Amino acid sequence: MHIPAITGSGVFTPENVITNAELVTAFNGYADLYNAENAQAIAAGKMAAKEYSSEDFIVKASGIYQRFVMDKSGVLDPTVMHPLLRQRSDEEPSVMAEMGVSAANKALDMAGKTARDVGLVICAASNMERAYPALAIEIQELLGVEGFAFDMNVACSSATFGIQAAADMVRSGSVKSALVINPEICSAHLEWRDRDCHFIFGDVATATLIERREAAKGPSFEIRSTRCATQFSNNIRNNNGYLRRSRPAGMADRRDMQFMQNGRKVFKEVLPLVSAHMAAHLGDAGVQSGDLKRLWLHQANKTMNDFIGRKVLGRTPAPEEQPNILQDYANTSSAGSIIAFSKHSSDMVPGDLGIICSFGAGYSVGSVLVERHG
Ligand code: CO8
Repeated sequence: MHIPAITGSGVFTPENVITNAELVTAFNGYADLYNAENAQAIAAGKMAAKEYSSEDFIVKASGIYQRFVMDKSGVLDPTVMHPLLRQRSDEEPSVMAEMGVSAANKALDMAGKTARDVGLVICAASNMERAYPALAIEIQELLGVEGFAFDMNVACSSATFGIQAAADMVRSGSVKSALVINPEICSAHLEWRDRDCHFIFGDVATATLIERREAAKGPSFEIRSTRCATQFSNNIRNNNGYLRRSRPAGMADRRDMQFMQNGRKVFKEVLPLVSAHMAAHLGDAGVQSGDLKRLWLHQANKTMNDFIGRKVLGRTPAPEEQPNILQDYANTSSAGSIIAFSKHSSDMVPGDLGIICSFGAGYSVGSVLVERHG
């Protein structure tokens, strides 16, 4: 048996930023067009008018100020309201693969390693650009990794579930090292015409390199233990999929083909689930919450994270103990907790303990307890 450790991490951040102000202007422009087009039906009470979105609501409800996206031109055009990404030929690298490679190279650079040191690539994300061939295998090819690769999808918890899978394989010796890569193009999956959710998501890619601890060339985070749990819920759901063609005609633009959620229920049901999950994980690992130097939580909602932080630590965490990146990146699904980890872990000293925890659709919860070395 070997001891797995995270020896490198990396974040690819798209160039385009959409501020709340830009987002709300575009949405309200769309609402005006919609209401004008449907004026008669609205006046007759047959259709509801679209209500405006507001910056104040977005910040108060979520803590989000801006998001990065792969394309903003389509999202901000009230006559389009979705990203516009060029169709690539089969010979070109796919968009998700390119994002993943960028994040992976940063993780490799940080660890002082090359693709030749890697034996496994897991592409763990909430949406895959296509069903097959696996994005992970394309990323493996682009990086020049020998060994094997596969995709996995556990929505917002994909990264922590992927880290558990990789850590278990490193521990058992079936691979020497693994890249867990989380490219998320949430913007293509979001209904930008729905004010209840149009502010929630952004795009990004993250990567972590998991190796045997003794292979680390610099500081590393030993993976002391991991814990994953799932519990079925329809409260976050998407009905798009390969059966779409078999459905009656005209279903392509159905609302449920994009991200759907009952946000209030998710909020209420996921909070106790996550708090109990983290408490049980720490308890079984023999770690007191007071021993934790850092919580890198899933980044969906600031109030939610504040609550979980208080529940886990038994007091209000200082901002540096539970860093949020939500204000800049919005919810980036599986990548959120890894962005927080990647950007807020270099100051930790040997012996410091921290926990990465993600949660979301499924429901799913994954936690990774780490200890700083080197
Ligand atoms: N502007 C102004 N008013 C608004 C807006 C808006 N943009 N949106 C809603 N309102 C109104 C509502 O209509 C409502 O009005 P009324 O009281 O008259 O009915 C009022 O504001 C309050 O609305 P809500 O009750 O919806 O507001 P909340 O305070 O509950 O906040 C949140 C909404 C932010 C969605 C909150 O409930 C939340 O964050 N919940 C948790 C969600 C969560 O964590 N989800 C996880 C999903 S992510 C995941 O699992 C990954 C999925 C796969 C990736 C998908 C990629 C796209």
